[in-house]
Amino acid sequence: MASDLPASPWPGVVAHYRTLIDLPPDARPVTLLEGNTPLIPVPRLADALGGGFDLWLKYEGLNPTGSFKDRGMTAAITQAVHAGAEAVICASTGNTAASAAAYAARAGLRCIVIVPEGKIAKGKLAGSLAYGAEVVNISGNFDEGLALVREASERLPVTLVNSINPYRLEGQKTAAFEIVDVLGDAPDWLCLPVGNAGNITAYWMGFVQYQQAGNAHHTPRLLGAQAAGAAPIVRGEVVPNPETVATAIRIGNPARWREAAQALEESEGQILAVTDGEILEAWRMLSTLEGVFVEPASAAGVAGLRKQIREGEIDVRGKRIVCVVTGHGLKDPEIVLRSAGEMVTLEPDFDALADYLEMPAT
Ligand code: AN7
Repeated sequence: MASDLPASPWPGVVAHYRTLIDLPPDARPVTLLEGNTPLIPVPRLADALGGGFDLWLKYEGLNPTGSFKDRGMTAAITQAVHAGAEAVICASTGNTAASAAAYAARAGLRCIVIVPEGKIAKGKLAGSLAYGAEVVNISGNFDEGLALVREASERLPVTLVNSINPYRLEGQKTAAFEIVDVLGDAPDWLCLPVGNAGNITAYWMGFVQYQQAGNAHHTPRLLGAQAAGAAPIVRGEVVPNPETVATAIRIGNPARWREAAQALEESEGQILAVTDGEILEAWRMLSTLEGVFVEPASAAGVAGLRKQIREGEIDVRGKRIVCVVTGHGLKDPEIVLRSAGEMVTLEPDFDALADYLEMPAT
């Protein structure tokens, strides 16, 4: 044996699903071994939503930079390097930026990220800076940033790695493959947050492709959730000034709007708006009932499912449902600290502690 090092049991999404991903066969993957994320059964959460169905979470916050974006970024950066790019650019509400920054670092590419000043969660900004990206704040929102990077990629020698880039979707569709690989078939419903609408588009591509390949008997119905203050697809019109506590999905003019609408139609799906209050309730339920700490936007799919069950819009009895939780809770520590009550400080004294806990001491 040439080496006694064990081969990695998981080579990353591009290598694992190589034959199903549209990338040049000779492109060498740029990978952080993303993917293969847990599909966690969450019976306590299911009961809290009314019970009578099986519920799983696709925990995408466990990807290398803490969000599902890594699946798409491995493919986009692999292709960019293959095509001879020296710099990449994206606009971002934060997670795309951190992911692009990490994969660009790994490939030795220059990385420019355009973010709405003051409107991205601290963990995402910290990630982008840590990985060495050139962070450019703009005095505008994500949609304006996206228009800017589109023009930049046409007029400057930089490759765009937002989900307009088709390789992003090629990578992201692997999450659908993984779900089917674990469950043995597609779920009845797949619930997820919708911002720029790349992920819902990618999941649909993946489920359809897997069914056509004979790996699943059916495709799921899609349940997309947008934040009420940033719900262009639900409202059927561009939202010029989107606002939501879920900054990741503070997007008013999704790039993949048309594809998402088509996926929703083909899957006999539904898209709805959830308020910031509903998002935060679902977010709290995820962490306190199941120990799954996500960033607020990630809870939108759960909030959407909860709302549709309550309003009798979907019949979940006996169904298998997967909610995609898209980003890690540590991305946005400020929201937790803001919404938690006062913490107590005690003298380091047993009686003080027993008193405070109102427990009888022996
Ligand atoms: C945690 O990072 O758009 O509908 O620039 O970070 O595919 O856009 C992030 C989006 C859901 C929505 N959950 O996905 C960006 C960005 C989290 C996210 C979405 C995002 P898409």
